[in-house]
Amino acid sequence: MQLSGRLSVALLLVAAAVAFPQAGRPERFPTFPEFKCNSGMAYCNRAIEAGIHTEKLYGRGAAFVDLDGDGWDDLFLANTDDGWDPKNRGVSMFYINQRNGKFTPKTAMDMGIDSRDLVATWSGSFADYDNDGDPDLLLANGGYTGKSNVALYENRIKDGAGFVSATTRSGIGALNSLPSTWWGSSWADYDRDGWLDVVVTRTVGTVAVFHNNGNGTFTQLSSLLGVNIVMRDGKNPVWIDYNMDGYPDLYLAGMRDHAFYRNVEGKRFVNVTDEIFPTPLPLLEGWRFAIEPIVFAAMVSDFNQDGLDDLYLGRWSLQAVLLINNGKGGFTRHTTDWGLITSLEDRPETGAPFENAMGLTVGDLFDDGFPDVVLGTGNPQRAAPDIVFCNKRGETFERRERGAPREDVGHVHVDRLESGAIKSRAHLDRQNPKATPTRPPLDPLTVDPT
Ligand SMILES: [Ca+2]
Ligand SMILES: [Ca+2]
Ligand SMILES: [Ca+2]
Ligand SMILES: [Ca+2]
Repeated sequence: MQLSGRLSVALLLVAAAVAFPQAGRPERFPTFPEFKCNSGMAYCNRAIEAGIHTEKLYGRGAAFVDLDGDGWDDLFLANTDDGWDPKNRGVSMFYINQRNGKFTPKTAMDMGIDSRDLVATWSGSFADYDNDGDPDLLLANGGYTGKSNVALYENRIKDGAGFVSATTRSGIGALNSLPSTWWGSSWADYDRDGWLDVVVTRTVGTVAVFHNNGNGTFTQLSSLLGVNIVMRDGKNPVWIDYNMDGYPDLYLAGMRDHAFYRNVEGKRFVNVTDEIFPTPLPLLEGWRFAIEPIVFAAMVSDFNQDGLDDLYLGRWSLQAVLLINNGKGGFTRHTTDWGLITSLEDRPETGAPFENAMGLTVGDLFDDGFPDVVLGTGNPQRAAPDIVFCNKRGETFERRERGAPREDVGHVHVDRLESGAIKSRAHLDRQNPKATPTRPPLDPLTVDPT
């Protein structure tokens, strides 16, 4: 199926794990599986053996991508160099797949990225914007850690030149005259002209929709296209052709605001948020998030394999919601009725009613054709087990947790796109709360990243 190849690979690191058939690893199975949905496969942590545990990271986004076209996926890990705790400062890294289960670490500067484009990097997304067959890189910098920039790099690895900055000559840098708090990006050919376009969100501020002009340059068209939302705590964008007209529509996740835009033949976008969300997402009486959507991360996939893309909404301290496409321009909502239980009722020590989906990714982890869900949970002050929701034939989900949960915090920020030219992008954070024991509690709604 569409997701199985790339996203399965992406998920290896999301769970910091590698899948082995049971027969091949009898000595460690079944005592050591981190996640298991069936008797035939499990995901186990192999990050150390793979050589990925070599650098100190205050990690943000991650992406699996075959940088050099050798057929083996490499890894990019974004890092904030101005994390809350200076001890955690680090640099964004690439890990080059050695085709033997191991990766060679290279700093982003080693790969040609200018250090000035690595300030507070929260995510990197790869896409072949110039249609020359190799994945290029867009960095969204800022997030919650400070104002920064967006940067576009052309892949010239085959020429031995690494990544070469295209930020200025492409026009992507047009919005960099004022630093901003960029969060996430997602690529799709929204006007179906054969060239991948990209949307970039800010934590605070407007959204940028860059139209690919097909000559190496982009034009920022969000206002002209009608994508006018001003985010107060914006999160990742995802493309989803919910009405199956061939034009990818746009969902913008956010804590205090979110928006769903219908793409009108690539010419303009109409805000249909009230149609898609005729009533508020489920809230919790007495809990402090009274009216806002509180969507921290969103992912698109066809969860019930009926040919219509669906939308999973991971939320902060609120019940996750799965929107199943009804084929009539709308969605039906599912939560615990489909086994998507994110309640923390049995863990009052967390102080939260529901697990935080600080990030998520989706893919067919267990080769049954139905996409599963991985949640990066906890928060910067609270370690918590990552969660897998095993998709049971598109009818229900079963919850799984890592076996040894209290070691670290995983945040996964993910998006993928429908265009065949782009593969998948996963954004993974892993933080060690032991290194930051004194940081005050973070409530995203009170963080002022400006
Ligand atoms: Ca390229
Ligand atoms: Ca296009
Ligand atoms: Ca559409
Ligand atoms: Ca579906």
